[in-house]
Amino acid sequence: MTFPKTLHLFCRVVDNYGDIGICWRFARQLQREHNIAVTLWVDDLRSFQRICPDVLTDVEEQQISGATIRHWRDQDGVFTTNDLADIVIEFFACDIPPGYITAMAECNPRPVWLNLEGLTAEEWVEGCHTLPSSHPRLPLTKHFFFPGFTEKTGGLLRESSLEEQRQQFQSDPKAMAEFLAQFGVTSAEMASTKVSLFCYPHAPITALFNACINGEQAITCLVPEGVAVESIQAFLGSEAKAGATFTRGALTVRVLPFVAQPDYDKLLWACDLNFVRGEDSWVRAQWAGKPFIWHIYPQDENLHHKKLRAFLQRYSPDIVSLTNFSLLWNGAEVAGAEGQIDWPALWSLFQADMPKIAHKSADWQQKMLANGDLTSNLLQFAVSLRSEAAKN
Ligand code: TRH
Repeated sequence: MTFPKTLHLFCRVVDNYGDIGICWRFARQLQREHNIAVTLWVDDLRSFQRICPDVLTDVEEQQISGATIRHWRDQDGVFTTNDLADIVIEFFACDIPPGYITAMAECNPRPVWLNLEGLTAEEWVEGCHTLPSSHPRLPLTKHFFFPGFTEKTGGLLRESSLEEQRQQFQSDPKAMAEFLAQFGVTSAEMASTKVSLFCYPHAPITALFNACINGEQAITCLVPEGVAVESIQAFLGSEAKAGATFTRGALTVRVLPFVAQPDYDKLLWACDLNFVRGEDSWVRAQWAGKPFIWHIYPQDENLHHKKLRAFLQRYSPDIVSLTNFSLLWNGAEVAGAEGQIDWPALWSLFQADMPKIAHKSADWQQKMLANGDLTSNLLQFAVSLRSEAAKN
């Protein structure tokens, strides 16, 4: 293959780990499965290190898992055409250095320039996916590429070996038990309903915990360190450090270390229910084949509630307990549930539906698989743009 050989991916870490989480997953897949030399430009090496402990935070350039990582310090710099790549991707509309753009205009052929957007289930995405945007001064066109849930979008990130790895892990109870045991999970906890909790601090965690405490089923809630610290500490009565644990009634809460990205997948696979958030963990939960509750990143004017409803409408229009629980977990309104929220009733209805929801997730996966994977779809699009350009 002559095109593409090289790819530059620019990532600005706005908040949390999602942006770098997605870019790092994407970069590794490009390198491993498509043999593309990837350079990931990232401005925040500390956040990167949390999901990938191999990252050094004090170097300008490093090689990890076959990819080059460059510390993106500022918008300065003079670039020559030799510094550029066949494909240039801005993640989530981050502005790349002006000098880099000038050099792109001088290339022949010019790099394929894409803006990789965030994931939403809203319908408008289909109309915007692959749209061009001309540079106001230079002879350059950038195209928008949207991940999504339908064949008219770019699909979801998924490594080709993911399903096989998941099935292997989930069919090996010993491997699952060993994985959880390294975090101190006891055999009694192993036999309980295991729940992973990754959410933003404003989630109604205390209400959920109270429902679990008084519930009939033993629940073990596994929380990575640094997640919703105040609520977790309030339950524990001590610092929410990795290894901390406390049991009240039917609920045990155990704090885990914040694990490297591949281990986070294993955590999702090993649990019976996953609370996830943002974008990347949300997608991983969909591939885990287990029931999940999504905490969406909050936006002004409750725009995120619209996005949440759009997803629920696609994912589970027929499972009322999942829809209601998800909406209330995100502070959105539920018709007929105004005033005091009855969390114990919600939780018990949701728990009763978990087998049905797990079944649903398998159907959903099949549907999503039919859309191909985001990385292959994006490369196919880049190749089509390049051949189009060659004709003109
Ligand atoms: O960190 P997030 O809240 O990221 C969000 C979203 O990307 C959102 O769209 C963006 O606009 C906002 O940040 C600013 O949640 P997300 O997307 O799930 O990313 C978390 C990453 O961290 C994901 O790659 C999984 C990884 N992770 C680990 O590697 N280990 C862990 O222990 C945990 C809990 C997560």
